[in-house]
Amino acid sequence: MQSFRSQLTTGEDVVDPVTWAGSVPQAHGIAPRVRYGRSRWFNLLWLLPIGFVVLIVAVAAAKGLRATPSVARFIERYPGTAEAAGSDPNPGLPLWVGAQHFLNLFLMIFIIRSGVQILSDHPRLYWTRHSTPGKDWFRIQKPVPADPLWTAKQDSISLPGQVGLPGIRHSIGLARWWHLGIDTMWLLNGLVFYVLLFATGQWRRLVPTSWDVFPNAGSVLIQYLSLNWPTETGWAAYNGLQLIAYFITVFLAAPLAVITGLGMSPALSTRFKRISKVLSIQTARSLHFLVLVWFLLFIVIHVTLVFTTGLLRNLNHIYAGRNDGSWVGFGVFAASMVVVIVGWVAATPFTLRHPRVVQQVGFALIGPAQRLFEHLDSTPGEYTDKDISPYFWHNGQYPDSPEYQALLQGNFADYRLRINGLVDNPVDLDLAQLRALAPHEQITQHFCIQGWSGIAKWGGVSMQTIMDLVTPQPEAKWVVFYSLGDGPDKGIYYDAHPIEQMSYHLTMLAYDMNGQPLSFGHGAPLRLRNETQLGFKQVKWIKGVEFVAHYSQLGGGYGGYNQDHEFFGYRQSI
Ligand SMILES: Nc1nc2c(c(=O)[nH]1)N[C@H]1C(S)=C(S)[C@@H](COP(=O)(O)O)O[C@H]1N2
Ligand SMILES: [Mo]
Repeated sequence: MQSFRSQLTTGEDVVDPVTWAGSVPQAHGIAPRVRYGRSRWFNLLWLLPIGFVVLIVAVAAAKGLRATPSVARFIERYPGTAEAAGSDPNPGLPLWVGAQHFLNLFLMIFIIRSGVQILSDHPRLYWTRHSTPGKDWFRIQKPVPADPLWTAKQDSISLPGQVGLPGIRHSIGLARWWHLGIDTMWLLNGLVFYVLLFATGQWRRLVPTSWDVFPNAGSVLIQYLSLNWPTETGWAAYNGLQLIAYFITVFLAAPLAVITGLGMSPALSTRFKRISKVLSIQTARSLHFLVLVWFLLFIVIHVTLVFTTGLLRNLNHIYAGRNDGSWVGFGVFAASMVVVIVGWVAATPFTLRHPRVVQQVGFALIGPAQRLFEHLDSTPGEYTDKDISPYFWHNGQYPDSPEYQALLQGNFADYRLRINGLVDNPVDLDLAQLRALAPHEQITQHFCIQGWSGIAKWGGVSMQTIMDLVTPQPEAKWVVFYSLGDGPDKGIYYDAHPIEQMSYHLTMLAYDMNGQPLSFGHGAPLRLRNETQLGFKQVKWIKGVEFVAHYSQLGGGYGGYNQDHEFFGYRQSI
């Protein structure tokens, strides 16, 4: 094994966009498109002129409507804000609401930017758990080329550095630390908000308690559109339209963001198959995106109305806890915007200069949750033959060494799997010997970190059988899989797994896929399956398995090739 270890490389501690991810050139996406019918695509940029025309027509219609006596009577009956709420003896917003509002907006900037970055790593959305090219309903990338070995990495796109976080192509490892790490703070802030809301009675401002909210919302909509706006009542109570928008955002969109986010986790999806049958990773990912669309629309409309319906008074409400026309709230707002702008502008350059800090802080924040999910045995996660995906993406760096070429040419007759390290009985196995061991078959779902998924039938040997053969010593805590192939930055691809996951029912070495010997692209002659983890941990083209006390002595010491070179985490159960 010493020879395998010496073929590992350490990885860099700064990101050079030129040499990043094997010097992958930056590639730009296309304007968002939505599919209609079998293969026709609608360019969403058309929504800009269409929306503009619709708005003009709506304004004209609202003006016309207001002139009719029945609509005038309706608006008089439903002025916009429910009477009962307006009679609050203690109107106004407490200062904690302002503080949490600021924290929320500050954190959401990083969540949204890194979320869009994650989308760009597989810039397509689907409604089934398969990720079949041409069956996507949304894409910001050209159609998938015909090349049968086209990889998901080749399909990824770059973003401008101040839009995406960190912008450069295939930077999902870093984007995920931002996204999941900041999520923990955002959730904590949200949890405190919920508790205070219900403990102080402030919830009454956000939860509609009468059906009148709907006619009131309709009335406000007509009033806004007719450009003759309702009286502002925000200090005492929100109008119907605000109430509905805020209620959806706080009580529906935010929880849905969490649920759909967790719906993409391999460990949870595989463990809780009843739920993931409906909320499959792709449905979850599509809904997660629609939640983002809601938040973006909300932000645009909310900020526009704050600015146009009495800016100083509105800013005093949320930033200064007062109801007057002074400049105090504006001053606090302006100071807070300095923090926001500095954070926004610094995030990408900081990430490229200090990626290990992002990796470690992110791990400190979300690692405990990942550890929790990692211990879920995934026994229920099996599918049937009819679930097998018609298309299974390829990914990663194909092996091109003379060593591998010779093995492939010889139909792997000279192939030997070397298993040793902290074991009583190290072995070298050829393919015939591997096939002579107790066979194991499973139909399971693969979750690539980039976002695509696919179901396949894997045939091979369960890792438990291998462990029975070699007998790991008590000091062995991690199992390292070495590949015949290099990673994109040279040095062989490898990954370390905790030993307890090796005895899970669905952890195996596969030599067959869908009833055929494993193809070159999918890892011939042997690959790993550990169904509680994301795809990058499923090492392909395996040449060696080593049982070790800890992975810190190997390569860069972070637990795998992508961890060393692309700042992933070894623990990727979400
Ligand atoms: N040796 C090696 N194994 C690898 C990779 C790689 O680049 N090299 N890529 C990983 C990634 S990111 C994924 S998603 C899966 C893809 O497996 P597939 O090509 O069979 O879909 O293999 C994993 N195993
Ligand atoms: Mo992947």
